[in-house]
Amino acid sequence: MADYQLYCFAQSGNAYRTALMLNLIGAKWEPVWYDFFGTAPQRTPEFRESINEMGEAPVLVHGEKRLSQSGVILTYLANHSGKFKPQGEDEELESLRWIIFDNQKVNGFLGPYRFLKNFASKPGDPAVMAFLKGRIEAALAIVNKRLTGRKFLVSDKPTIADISMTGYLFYPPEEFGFDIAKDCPAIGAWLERTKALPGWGHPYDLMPGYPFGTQGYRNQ
Ligand SMILES: N[C@@H](CCC(=O)N[C@@H](CS)C(=O)NCC(=O)O)C(=O)O
Repeated sequence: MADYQLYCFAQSGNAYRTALMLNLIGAKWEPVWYDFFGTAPQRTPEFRESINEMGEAPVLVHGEKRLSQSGVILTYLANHSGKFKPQGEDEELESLRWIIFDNQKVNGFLGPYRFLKNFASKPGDPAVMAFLKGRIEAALAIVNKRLTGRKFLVSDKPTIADISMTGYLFYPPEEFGFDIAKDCPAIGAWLERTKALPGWGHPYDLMPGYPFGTQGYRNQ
């Protein structure tokens, strides 16, 4: 029996952060897939009543506890495992600063951009896509500068801020139409360091839903 259940689906970078954390800390966890793009249970009153009033993935269930918002889930798992936990007040605040910036401006714009490009019933309006692309480039440039000459975002060790920032960054470049690792070399090198952590897995290998429209995994 798994200790943790994670409501997630393969295409969700927001859920990926938490699936990756569970794997990296060596937790016993199982995914609970739902058909986000098809029957869309997240829009129903039942889902909002009993799973997440915000209608979002990820949701982590740990015994009686049910948590949403990936930043909250990462904090909870770091506190419980003692792993990837920022050390001391300064690191905690710095980590939170990058998690909020990531949620709002990095993966917060990459997620909708990739959704409109790949999964929406109608392709995104070109003006909207151009706006999002501009915001993404500006946010990625800030992260790239931060990582230039540094191993990880907050200290010389990886923390939950790094795990949060991976959100959509390991998905295939074709899904964006640009290659973040190539365009932003410091991000590319940091992604390689993150990939080398024991327990790392690709989103399409950790969460069900690949290929799109199935409940499969990429390498199983
Ligand atoms: N800030 C949230 C974002 C969660 C989020 O937007 N999840 C998407 C899936 S990738 C979702 O469920 N969206 C449903 C909606 O916006 O209605 C987090 O980090 O957990």
